[in-house]
Amino acid sequence: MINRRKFINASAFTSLAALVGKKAWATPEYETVKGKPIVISTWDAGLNANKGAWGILGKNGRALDAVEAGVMVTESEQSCCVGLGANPDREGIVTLDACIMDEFFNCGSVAFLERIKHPVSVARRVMEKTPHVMLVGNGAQQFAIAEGFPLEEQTLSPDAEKAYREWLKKSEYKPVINIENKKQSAFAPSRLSTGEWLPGGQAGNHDTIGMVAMDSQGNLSGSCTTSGMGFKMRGRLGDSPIIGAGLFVDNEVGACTATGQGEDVIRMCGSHTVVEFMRQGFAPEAACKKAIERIIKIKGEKVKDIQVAFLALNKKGQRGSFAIHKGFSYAIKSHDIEMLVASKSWFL
Ligand code: SD4
Repeated sequence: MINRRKFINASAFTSLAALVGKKAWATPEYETVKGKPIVISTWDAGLNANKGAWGILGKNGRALDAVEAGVMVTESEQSCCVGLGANPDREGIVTLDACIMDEFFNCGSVAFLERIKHPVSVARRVMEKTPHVMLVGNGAQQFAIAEGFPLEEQTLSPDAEKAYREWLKKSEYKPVINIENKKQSAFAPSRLSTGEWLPGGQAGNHDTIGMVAMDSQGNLSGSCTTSGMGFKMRGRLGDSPIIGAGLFVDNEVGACTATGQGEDVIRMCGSHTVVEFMRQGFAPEAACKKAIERIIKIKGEKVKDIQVAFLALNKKGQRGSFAIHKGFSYAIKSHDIEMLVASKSWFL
């Protein structure tokens, strides 16, 4: 059963917020980053990805270029579960989804794409070179080839090959995404004097990276790229390539990206919902929490088996996250700090 005390606390808090307006959601000091630019991205792979983004942001480059370059780092890491090195679908084929969005509501997306190393860059080409937002499957691959992207070999990485062989033994179709709290019991999270939380233990295997950034001009952009759920049904898409679900950017308000069980992000238009909460005046962490509460309300007891996390940045450069379960972490880089932060979560 879901912890009812928490439900009661949460609804009391929500009504309090309604009574006193924005003040109940005053931004904690640690959410305020002094100065731009800033980049934040999901999970521990975000540390390297942020470095890639910083190569552009640190030179006063555009956030759009930064969020593309940043997640390309992760797409290239063979040891990582994003990109062609990732786990395949249940037929043994790696299929990739990605999207990107800039400060002018321009956006592009690819899904069910095979044998292309950088789906995020194909998504950007869709945005810049076609009248469309989304291309999928063979059509997306055909477009990528026409744009000069090389067609890679259709092989599995050694790790993915091993995992797939293991999975084939039972071929059990039971997708479980990123509930790290069980794996993460080894170290307790610790709090720094800045108010930041360092996560406990090691983050587990993730098949997605979402990134949002603000450049020195104050403009926002975001990207999201994934191999999706490991051993998924052939043709299955999650939230990551869907604008408004896995990613949304409104340059007047803020940007958000999501990770976790995509189906439950899609059904409540997750990232768009978080941005709309920020428009209402909620700070990023509070906005993410409200969206998570909505998923909890929709899913009821089933929420015990799923993980979803939102990560958001607002126009003031404040950032925050919230997850259903503990174990979600995100990486941040600005002129002041470079670190991994443990997210707050509904279940402690
Ligand atoms: C999906 N949201 O395909 C992705 C999975 C994910 O870390 O975020 N994994 O549903």
